Amino acid sequence: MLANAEIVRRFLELKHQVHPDVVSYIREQDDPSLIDRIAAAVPDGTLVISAEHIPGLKKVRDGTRFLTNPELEIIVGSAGTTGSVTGHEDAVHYFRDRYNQLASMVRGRMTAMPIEALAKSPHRYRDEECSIIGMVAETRTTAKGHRLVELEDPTGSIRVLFNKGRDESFSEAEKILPDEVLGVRGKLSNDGGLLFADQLTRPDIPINHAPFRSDRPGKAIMISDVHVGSDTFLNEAWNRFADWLQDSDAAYLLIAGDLVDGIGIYPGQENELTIKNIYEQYDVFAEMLRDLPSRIQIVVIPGNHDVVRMAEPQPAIPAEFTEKFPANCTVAENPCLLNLQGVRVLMYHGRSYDDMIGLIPGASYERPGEIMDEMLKRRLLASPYGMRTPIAAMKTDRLVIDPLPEILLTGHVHICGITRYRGVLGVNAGTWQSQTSFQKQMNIHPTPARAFVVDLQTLQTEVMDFS
Ligand code: D5M
Ligand code: FE
Ligand code: ZN
Repeated sequence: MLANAEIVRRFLELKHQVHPDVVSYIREQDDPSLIDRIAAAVPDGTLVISAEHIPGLKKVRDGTRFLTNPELEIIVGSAGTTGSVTGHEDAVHYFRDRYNQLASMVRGRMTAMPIEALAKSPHRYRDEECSIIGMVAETRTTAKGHRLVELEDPTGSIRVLFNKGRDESFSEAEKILPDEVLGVRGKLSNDGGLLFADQLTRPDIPINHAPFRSDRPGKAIMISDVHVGSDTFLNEAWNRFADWLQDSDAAYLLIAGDLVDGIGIYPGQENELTIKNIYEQYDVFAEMLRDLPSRIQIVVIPGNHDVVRMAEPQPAIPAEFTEKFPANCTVAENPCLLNLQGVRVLMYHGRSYDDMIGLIPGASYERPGEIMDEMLKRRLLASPYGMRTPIAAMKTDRLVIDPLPEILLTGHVHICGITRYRGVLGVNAGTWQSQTSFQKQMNIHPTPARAFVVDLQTLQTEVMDFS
């Protein structure tokens, strides 16, 4: 098997630069002859070889789209589809479902053996290349600075060592999160108790993924974190946005949670509320929506400040709070997957940013786009179970990203961000609240009063600033 650096060097000898996606593809295929075949087929004047230059690699679209795509359909997460939390007995089903869904994505790109086989006959496999797919049960850094990870599959568990001297997989190994699912290729120790990792494979987006685009005009506006009722809600900026919407040709408005500021969300919140009654907060929000053009289809999901349970998936906001919402507003769950003219949008409030930013070296609230990339690589909206993001252990894991959306829309961090990762557009839509005293303490500098406009025919975005 060729190392990443070796693949890059061979392309350089052929006077080509190469995209990291192509390097990992060649490693996965384990076929060094691909290098010459790719280089031979590259058109003159190509600066960097990317996935489109791999001969025979066809663009594939995830999932079926129909000629008569509906204007607006909730594929997953319409109101009432999430059950109540029943207790611990479902945790086993939950983790098994997460493992099955994610392992099958990894299995498409590598052949793995059950962990039990390694433990049962270590003599047979010792010093040989072995591959396994497991869920991360534990991670720690050893005294010497290596990364030691315990991986579990349905048959058993094994410790995997990522050596800090091997820089190519080590920077990825440092980002391993509890409860994500990984494929690892490596060599088994003499006693069979430890796997020395060479290569790490995540579920990821296939490099030949081709996003769908609408065949007819249509624009979606994306915002988040309105926080109605807070004394830092930016009423004037909102009014400018509402005025601008009167003349806009957008067909959809998506709002990714924290619709209101809520009650009792953090200590001392009552001193920062202009509306201290939760029903009134939703009534004012309803009034704001009724002031918008009724031709715009609105979809709203809850966030951690809304009135539903915190554990994800969060149910849709109940009818007793949404009675005054206009008829053009659909109330959905968090997360939910929408179909807008065939373009899929995965809406997720984004509570898991708080966990991921703490666990991923170099991650920052200032750059939510990078975290969206990490969600997409893991195909998980929220990875660690039992940290800051409460997760309801249901029979299926709704936090797995499958099918792939064209657009991932999040909020929560109150800082705008945008990313494009392997064809998927990621938007973090910011907020309509200026800096709160809590955010001041946390040194978080929000970018409020922005709206993202996404063209469903091109997936191009434009940011409007109403601050
Ligand atoms: O989140 C608003 C901002 O505050 C967002 O940037 C995340 C940050 N935040 C919220 N809760 C926490 C905790 N518990 N730790 C660290 N940072 C946090 P909002 O959901 O609107 O309150
Ligand atoms: Fe918020
Ligand atoms: Zn939030």
